[in-house]
Amino acid sequence: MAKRNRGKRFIAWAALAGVIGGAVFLATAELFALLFARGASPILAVGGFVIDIVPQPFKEFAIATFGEYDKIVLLAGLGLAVVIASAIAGVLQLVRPPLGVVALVIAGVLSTAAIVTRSGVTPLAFLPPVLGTIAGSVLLVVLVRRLRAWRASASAAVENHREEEDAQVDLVVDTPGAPKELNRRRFFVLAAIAGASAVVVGITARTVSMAVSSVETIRKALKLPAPRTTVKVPEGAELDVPGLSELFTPNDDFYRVDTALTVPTIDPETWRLVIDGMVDQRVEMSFQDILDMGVDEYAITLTCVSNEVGGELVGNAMWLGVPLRDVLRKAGVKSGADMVLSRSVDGYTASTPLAALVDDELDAILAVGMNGEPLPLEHGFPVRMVVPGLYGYVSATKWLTELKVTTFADDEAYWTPRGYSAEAPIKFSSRLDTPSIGEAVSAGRIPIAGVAWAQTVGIERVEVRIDEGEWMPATLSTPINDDTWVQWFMEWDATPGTHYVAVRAVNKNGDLQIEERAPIAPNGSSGWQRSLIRVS
Ligand SMILES: Nc1nc2c(c(=O)[nH]1)N[C@H]1C(S)=C(S)[C@@H](COP(=O)(O)O)O[C@H]1N2
Ligand SMILES: [Mo]
Repeated sequence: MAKRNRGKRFIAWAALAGVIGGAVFLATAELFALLFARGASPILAVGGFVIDIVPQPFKEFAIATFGEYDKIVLLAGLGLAVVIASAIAGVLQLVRPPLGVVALVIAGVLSTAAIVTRSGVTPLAFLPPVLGTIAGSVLLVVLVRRLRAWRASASAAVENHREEEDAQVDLVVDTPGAPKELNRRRFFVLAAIAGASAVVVGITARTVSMAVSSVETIRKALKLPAPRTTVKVPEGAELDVPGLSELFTPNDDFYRVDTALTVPTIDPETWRLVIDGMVDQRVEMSFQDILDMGVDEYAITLTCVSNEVGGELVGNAMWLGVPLRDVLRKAGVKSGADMVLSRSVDGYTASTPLAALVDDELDAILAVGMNGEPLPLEHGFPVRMVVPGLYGYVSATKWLTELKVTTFADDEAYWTPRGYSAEAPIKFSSRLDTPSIGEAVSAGRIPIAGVAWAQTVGIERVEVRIDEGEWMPATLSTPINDDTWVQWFMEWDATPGTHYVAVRAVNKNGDLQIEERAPIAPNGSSGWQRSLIRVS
């Protein structure tokens, strides 16, 4: 009789192990879906699948019965089904191993199928359910193994007890710390840790995903006003050379650099910009207030201080926005101030010289649009700063919330105590795009091409040198303005062998690009790019 009860008890704990395995499966999938395949949520995909296959009369019944709560009821029902199914998987794993894992893998395969057959999936969408299945299965196996060890030591203890009773020895058998107690504890500790982490991680990941998708929906529906003035892109601004960077970097290819673990999600309706510090009056602006100022187009090339010579952390975009000087004028800057500390919703700060923001000749802006659409979430939706001529970390604050007028003596930005200069103008540079390093190049006449930038000053000339030859001037595209990069190219009679192709620029002030190599810290890399090209 006692043995039977004990058996039932272990069945119940196996069911719990199954439920925790299922929770770990879902939480892992939600976490990875958030990280690299938004929308690849097993629960939602299976829910969507159920909605698709349920016959119309049943749907109507559901809507008639539950009204607008029909989807919540569906998800609750699905949740209950998951709990029951994973409890059964846990029991199966105890009594008929490895059937529990098999059941979990089947659930994993089905949810993967539900995810990858939906429209608009990303190539990596299969990963979250697959990783979830692996994590859930491993946990189920380990938990049930511990459960079995506990059961074995428990029945051994019973056997001992019987023998001892037979021998009529009066001994306490269930001493704490005995193997049975230890095995029991091992099971519960893992169950508790795994269960609690699954709940915390799963709920957090799902909540963040929902916030992202709802702000993404708002962003997609947002219609920015037409620009009052547009940038005229001159003829010849874009060269037609395969392998050369596009004149405007598409948003999806635009480099992204920030300290945000998850992309901040801001509803423009509730967004506010505060301008305070050394000002005549504190000003608060809504998103609509910004738009009401009237927006204009600005073509500006952004560069990261972390861009190595020849690196990819530079991109050019057509921004839509308003001049920062007009925004600051609303608050009235007090004399004595020399810096604006811009702050992001996630606490990131940048220190920008006040002079760069109020200069009538400089197009420092608050941007709301990027290449014809509202700022992508990753690039600072709904409002960011863009300042020509300064590295991003001292000027291009994304998810902007505050402009504090202050001084370099009084305030410090995020990167300043972390080894980067408080002020950092962009070191003008040039880059070789094609032929790219490691590319197979055949002998003959081929184009050498790339980009060069000297924001606020402009590029005068780009020169190319093959091996130890003379520096030769490259042909430049017609620049849009001095704040954007230009494309350059040159024809080259490539002969078989290995060659060094070097490139350097001269800006419109007549300065030659710095030859001496410098690391990215504390204020940006320098040096001429020199690439080894193999020609066959
Ligand atoms: N809120 C916030 N804004 C930020 C950063 C950041 O970490 N957080 N990084 C800056 C840096 S270092 C650069 S180079 C640019 C990059 O902008 P992008 O990601 O849109 O290309 O954003 C700047 N704005
Ligand atoms: Mo940066």
